[in-house]
Parts: sequence; C-alpha cells; structure tokens
Amino acid sequence: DLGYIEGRLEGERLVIENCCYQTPQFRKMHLELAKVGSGLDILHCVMFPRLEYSLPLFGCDIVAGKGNISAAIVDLSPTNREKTLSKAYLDALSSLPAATFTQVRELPEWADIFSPYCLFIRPVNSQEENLFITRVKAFLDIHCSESLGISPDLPSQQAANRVAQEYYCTKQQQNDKTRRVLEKAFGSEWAEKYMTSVLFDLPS
Ligand code: BLA
Repeated sequence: DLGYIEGRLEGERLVIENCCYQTPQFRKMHLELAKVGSGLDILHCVMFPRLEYSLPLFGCDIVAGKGNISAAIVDLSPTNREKTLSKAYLDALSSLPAATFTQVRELPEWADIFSPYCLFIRPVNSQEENLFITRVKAFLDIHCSESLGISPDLPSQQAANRVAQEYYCTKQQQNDKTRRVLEKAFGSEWAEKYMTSVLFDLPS
C-alpha cells in the first residue's frame, strides 16, 4: 500500500511514488520519487544485495529545489565483513575517467558508511548535471557486471553481510534532513516507520 502516498507539508502537497524490483543478486532495488508542492523533487535509489552475496550497496539521492539541484550523491558502499570494496570494484572504479566538480559538499557526521568513491556535489550547471549522471551510469555498469559474475558466500560471510547492512541502515536512519521532510508531512511515528521499514529495512 506504499506505491503512492500523499501527505501535506507546510500547506504543500507531498507525493511519494515507489517502485521496487528484485533479481537473483538483489533483494530490493528501490526507486522513489518524492515531490513537495512544485518546489522540491527528490529522487532516491538504493539497491540492497541479498545477504548471500558480498556485494556493495548502490545508493543515489538527487535533491532538487526550484530550478537547481542542491544535492547529488552516489556511492557503491561496502557492506561486507571487511567494510571495504573488493579488488575488482576498486580496480574498475579507479580506472574511471576523472570527474571534477566546482562544488563538492561535505558529508555529515553519520556518513562513515560511504566508500572513498562516494560523490557528493552540488552541480552548478547542466554540464555538471550531465557529468554526474554519466558517473552514476558508470557506477551502475560496474555494479551490474560484477554482480552477474559473483557466486554466493559461505554462511559465516552471510552473517557478516547482515551486520554490515544493518550498520548501513542505522546510519542512513540518522539523516535528519530526510526525516524532517517525512515528519512534517506525515508525523514522527509514520516517518520512523517509513525510514526503518521502507527506506532502510532488512530481511527478517
Ligand atoms: C540530503 N535528503 C537530503 C536533503 C533532503 C533529503 C531534503 C537535504 C538536501 C540538501 O542539503 O541540499 C530528503 N532524501 C530526502 C527524502 C527522501 C530521500 C525526503 O531519499 C525520501 C526517500 N540519502 C539517501 C541515500 C543517500 C542519501 C540512499 O536516501 C546516499 C546514498 C544521502 N541525502 C544524503 C546525504 C544528504 C542528503 C548524505 C546530506 C545530508 C546533510 O548534509 O546533512
């Protein structure tokens, strides 16, 4: 019942649309579009690997105000026992062409879940917006080709993957900027439930 959600935020309409997909490697591929009135659009995407695979977690958030993007973030975040990306990912990511942006944003305190390849920027023109999208596509190309070639882990590794995904979710739930938007429109209880059971949940 969460495919289409409507609430009110400071007199403006908040509309959330959700799509979820699954594959053999991914438990949940979540794409969300949130629109607050006509002035704020948020695109949110997270791919949760199944615990049988020591794959990183792809995450991307784009926050756009009237006419400009204030935040664009993308990462392949390590969610394995070692909390590091595998050599294959590191090799592929380090081989990407350099991408430089005018305004690199500082990550908040809770953000120790991200990899050294995390990109968090405010694009200053359409050229930088396109460069960001090119980067997202490159991350996804790497992620898809690595995911297709991977075999399931031993059970001991799977337990570690769960711990790492739990840690990732706990940290993302500390994002007060996301929480505030949801709280203002739907109340704090609803926001808590949404952040823990829809945005950043784990398999039971
Ligand atoms: C920031 N997230 C934000 C901001 C808003 C939201 C309004 C502030 C933008 C700014 O500072 O310019 C809101 N994001 C939302 C809402 C949803 C959402 C309502 O996803 C509803 C689904 N956030 C993620 C994921 C990542 C992420 C997957 O959901 C990273 C992969 C990151 N968002 C993220 C970070 C910030 C942010 C790091 C900046 C937080 C800060 O500066 O404190």
